Amino acid sequence: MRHALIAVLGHVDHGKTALVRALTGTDTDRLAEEKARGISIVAGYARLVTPDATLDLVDVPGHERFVRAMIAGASAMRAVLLVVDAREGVRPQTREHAEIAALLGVRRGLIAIARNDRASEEESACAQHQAQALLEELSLGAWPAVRCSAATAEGIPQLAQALATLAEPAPSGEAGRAWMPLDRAFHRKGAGLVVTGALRQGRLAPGDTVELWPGPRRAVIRALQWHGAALEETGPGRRLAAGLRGATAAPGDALASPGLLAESAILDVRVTVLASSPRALRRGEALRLLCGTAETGVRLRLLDRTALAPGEATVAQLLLDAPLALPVRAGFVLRLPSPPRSVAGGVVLDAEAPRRRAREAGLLLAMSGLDTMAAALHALREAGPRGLPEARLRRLAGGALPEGAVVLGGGTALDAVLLARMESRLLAAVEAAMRKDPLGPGAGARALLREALPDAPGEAIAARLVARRALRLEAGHLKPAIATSLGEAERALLDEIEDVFRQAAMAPPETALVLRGDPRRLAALRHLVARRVLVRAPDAVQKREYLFHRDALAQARTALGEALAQRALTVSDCNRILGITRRHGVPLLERLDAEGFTRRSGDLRHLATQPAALGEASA
Ligand SMILES: Nc1nc2c(ncn2[C@@H]2O[C@H](COP(=O)(O)OP(=O)(O)OP(=O)(O)O)[C@@H](O)[C@H]2O)c(=O)[nH]1
Ligand SMILES: [Mg+2]
Repeated sequence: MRHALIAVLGHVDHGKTALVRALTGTDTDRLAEEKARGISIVAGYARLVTPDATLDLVDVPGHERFVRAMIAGASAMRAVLLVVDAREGVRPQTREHAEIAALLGVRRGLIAIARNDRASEEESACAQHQAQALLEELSLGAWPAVRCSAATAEGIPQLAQALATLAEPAPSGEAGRAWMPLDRAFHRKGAGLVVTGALRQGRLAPGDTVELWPGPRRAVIRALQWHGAALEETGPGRRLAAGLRGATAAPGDALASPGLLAESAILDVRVTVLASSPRALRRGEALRLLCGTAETGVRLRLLDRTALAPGEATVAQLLLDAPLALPVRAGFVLRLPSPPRSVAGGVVLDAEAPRRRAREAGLLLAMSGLDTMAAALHALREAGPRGLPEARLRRLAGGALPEGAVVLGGGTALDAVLLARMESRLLAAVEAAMRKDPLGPGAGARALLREALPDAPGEAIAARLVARRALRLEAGHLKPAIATSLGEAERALLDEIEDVFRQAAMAPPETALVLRGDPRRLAALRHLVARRVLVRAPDAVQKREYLFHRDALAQARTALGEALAQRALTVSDCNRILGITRRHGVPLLERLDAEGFTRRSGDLRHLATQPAALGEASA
């Protein structure tokens, strides 16, 4: 079934309420005060069911004192029924209401030339002409006009038919997150808390968990009704009553799917000043913001100019007197505080904006030209290597994660292209550190990440590469990945190289001679070092190192252990015992010192477990 939420707009006393009653049988002026004064004060709701459409009609008050109530009621509208008295023609609130519809982005509608029984043919024609000229001036397009009278029922069936053509098919595709600004909240005996409002976006069903803002406070939807009829599930554009479990609520609050909203006192917006505004809006000017059913004082923070003239549009920030929770792309109206008057409006680009510098106007202009998803991705790119928290990015995108964003382990979202670039940079940095010290333990993760990926969530990026086996993280060191399963050729090479060092025992060859500049041999050597088959033994003075097979070191420990148990030994003593030269003896002993097997004291080596003799100066 096609559906639309249609706002019935127009100047006071032009016959809106009477038309809604003639169309639907519902009297939307229900308050005693409305009946006594003969004018509408709050928005009233009626349903119109035609053979191929269901319609929500929102009958708003036309009196200039109730424009705020008009905005709260009508801002959910998808289309407009603009009611113009056949005799009076376009009057100030006819224009203000049409302007508000234009500011909120509504483009579809109908004109009702109402109370036609009181007017002459010329008067009706003149009223119709004025209404059409107004729509053209506001770029709202050419809407059909129906002459009608609630008193004689002239034109009422035609009006109902024409209204049905404004209904749209239910939006297909993914559910989307719900946003429903509340206009009423009350307790009904046996039903508990009931809230009403128009569902602006997303879908709702009984059983859904929702958030209430300010808050968030959690609640569960117990039941949903549309004009008294229970609903199993519903999409946007319907005026609903929702029974809630587990919360309290007040008019002006918002009901939303979890994760859609966050409270903020700074909004990025695209704002347009009405051509009919009496003056330009100045930078820093205090205004009233109406969005959904909420209202607050704001300051207009123009970024790229000092004043915004009537008819002009730009991007800006709104600094709110009190934080509000709003979804991205929500429409809003700005009013002068006194004399009260609607002067501007637009859409929210970012509902939790940081305080922006003037030069960031470009970013906002770019975002305002893109759809929600693309704008969110744009903002993510602008955030650079720092990225954005996933939840924030989702809110910016209206709930879903934009394609082209990647969420890291810590919950930070990054632009996929930037992430790939940073991963390459990190891999290159690890390789470079390894080249500097091919057989070393790798690069200290902390320092390397700080240097290679400043500002970025480096640990999460490294963890992603480790999980993909593109990197290894061992004892706080990052190393290039190695093949986990070795092929026949690699295994043979490993055996060959290990053999060289085992045979050489305590007089191993220079590493470079074994490597022969062959990257395969380097990989094999790394593998043997990583597995501690070969052990690195540096010579601090000569600034070189040798690799010893672990068996050779074990032999050395045995041979020296026996001698050292008798007395302390010089390097020469040790060399003689082991049958090697100083070239190998120095690094070998330094290694044994490092292992805690021997302890150096001046020129002498002791068994580390044996206390140094008294009076001996330590070097
Ligand atoms: N003759 C005649 N009178 C009408 C017709 N429709 C409404 N009226 C009268 O015009 C007056 C205003 O009608 P409403 O329907 O209350 O006007 P409204 O636009 O809802 O007014 P607000 O809600 O206060 O802005 C009432 O006294 C109605 O009885 C009509 O078709 N013909
Ligand atoms: Mg009325």
